[in-house]
Amino acid sequence: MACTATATHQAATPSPEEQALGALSETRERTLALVAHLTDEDLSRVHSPIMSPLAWDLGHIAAYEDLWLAHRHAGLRLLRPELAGVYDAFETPRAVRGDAEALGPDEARAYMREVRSRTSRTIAQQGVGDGGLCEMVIGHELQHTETMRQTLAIAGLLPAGEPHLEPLMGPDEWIEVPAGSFEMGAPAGGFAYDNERPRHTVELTAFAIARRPVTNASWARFDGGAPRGHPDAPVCNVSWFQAQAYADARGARLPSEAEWERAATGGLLAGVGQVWEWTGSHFYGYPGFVAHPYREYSEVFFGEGYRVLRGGSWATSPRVKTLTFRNWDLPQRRQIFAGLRLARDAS
Ligand code: AVJ
Ligand code: FE
Repeated sequence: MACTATATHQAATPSPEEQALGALSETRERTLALVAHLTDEDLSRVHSPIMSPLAWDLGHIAAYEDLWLAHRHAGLRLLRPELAGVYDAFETPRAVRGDAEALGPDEARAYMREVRSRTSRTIAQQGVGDGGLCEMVIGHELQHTETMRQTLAIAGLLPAGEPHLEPLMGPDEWIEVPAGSFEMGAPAGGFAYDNERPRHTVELTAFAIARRPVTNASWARFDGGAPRGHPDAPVCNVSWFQAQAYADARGARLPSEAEWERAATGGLLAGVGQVWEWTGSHFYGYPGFVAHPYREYSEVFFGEGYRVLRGGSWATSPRVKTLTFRNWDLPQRRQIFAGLRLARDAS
């Protein structure tokens, strides 16, 4: 029957609005599931001086959604303007910020629901435009759930089955990459973070890169300790300084992020996506960088302070961890789920 065919067709190809709403709610279910087993005390405590209380992440996720989807996209007033300051919404003029306290766990969850019901309504009524702001908001929540897992790991509160690190398969070998040029960064069109653009040509001299990340067994031989997990799984939670020292001791170095991206996009690397991989590169904008649309996403971190990490970890959503995605952290930090892969100049 014609109407059945139409219904089937509609079910198979949801509108951009339905897709965005579906992804937003799926993301939210996972965020809430991650904290469902925690007490109010677990959610409110400062577990580490470098991490926010988990309840702050929840309130911040809601404030960010309200700012970008209700306020910026749909032109509504902020639902709770007095919270803009405490949740660090750079985009909000200081004049409209109050000095409210961060919300407690239950209040933060209620705020998440209130913001979501308003954004759902506006998306259904006004559409998603090119979808970019929705994708940014989804990616933001997904990135914060990785940050929250870092906090949970420090507190010894990760759910059963996590961290999920698997033994690496196949030989540990060097891959020789000849000199040549490649296109670095995200192509124009579609969603990407500002720091992945513009795509540009990069010339590289010949180099070699390890097919696999460094394992726990190799790391234990280096630092004289016991393997931190399965001997053949990638080492995780090492700092850039430690990674650099390991590479030195092996007569090697860290890959530049350009070398990493060339090898990864050329299909040459194994074990990508279990641990973030420290690179030798500082975090800078690509030539012609334009901050957009969230001005404080990357640009304020450019400079010699931060090192770039590539590839994504066991805690990173597939929606976020593309081969052009750039992460960054300070070189002394070990809370990030990061290991390393060796590189060297061509022999
Ligand atoms: C890209 C992971 C470094 O957590 O500081 C979250 C992502 N930006 N909220 C961070 C982000 C704003 C960012 N990292
Ligand atoms: Fe954030």
